[in-house]
Amino acid sequence: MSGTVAAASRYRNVQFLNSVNEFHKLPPDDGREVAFAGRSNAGKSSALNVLTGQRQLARVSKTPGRTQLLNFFAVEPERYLVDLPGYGYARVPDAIRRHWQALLERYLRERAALRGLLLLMDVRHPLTAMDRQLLETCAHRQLPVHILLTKADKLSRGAAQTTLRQLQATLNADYPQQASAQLFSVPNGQGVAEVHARLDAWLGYSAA
Ligand SMILES: Nc1nc2c(ncn2[C@@H]2O[C@H](COP(=O)(O)OP(=O)(O)O)[C@@H](O)[C@H]2O)c(=O)[nH]1
Ligand SMILES: [Mg+2]
Repeated sequence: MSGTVAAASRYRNVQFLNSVNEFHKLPPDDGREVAFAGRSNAGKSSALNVLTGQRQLARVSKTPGRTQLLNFFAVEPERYLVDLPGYGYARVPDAIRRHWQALLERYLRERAALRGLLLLMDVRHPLTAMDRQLLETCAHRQLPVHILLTKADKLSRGAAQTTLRQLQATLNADYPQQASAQLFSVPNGQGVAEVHARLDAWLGYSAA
């Protein structure tokens, strides 16, 4: 079985585990996990769907209230995908926003199981101030970040490539060795195999 096929079937078996809104309620910190982050509407739920071949998962993370939690999905015991709260969502009361920003920050800084962050950005609006802040937080512990420029189908092939190259130049200058990027599109299935390979490496299913 080729690596691509093995990865696709591995992620098809992903199951929702639980939602967490307090640091001490996180699963034991002794496995491996990859977190998904991005501003709301960047395409996080859609990406989780297509990467796992399941509609069910996105529905779980869209359940009202759960969008502000850390949602854990198990590839198998102690191998997790973690859907982080989408930022930039205006209609959240300040106290709640402060609570999950603190939780998110602490999770990114302290979670040992966290091996990499997938950061989703709409290809038409890359690198917002919040995206940069997240990159800085990850840089503090040299946590690898892989950026998905989502909705690549919304631009011409040439324009999407230009955006990717510009982003890669910025990353090479500001976060050398730490951050990488690719194009991604749900309707085209563009970039899915590349993300599977990245997840495999971070979760320990293949040589990094
Ligand atoms: N054209 C296009 N639309 C997308 C793509 N990914 C997500 N969307 C749309 O963008 C909107 C937000 O997506 P969603 O996954 O809910 O974003 P989330 O808030 O980050 O979870 C929805 O209307 C999706 O259908 C994509 O690759 N291409
Ligand atoms: Mg979502």
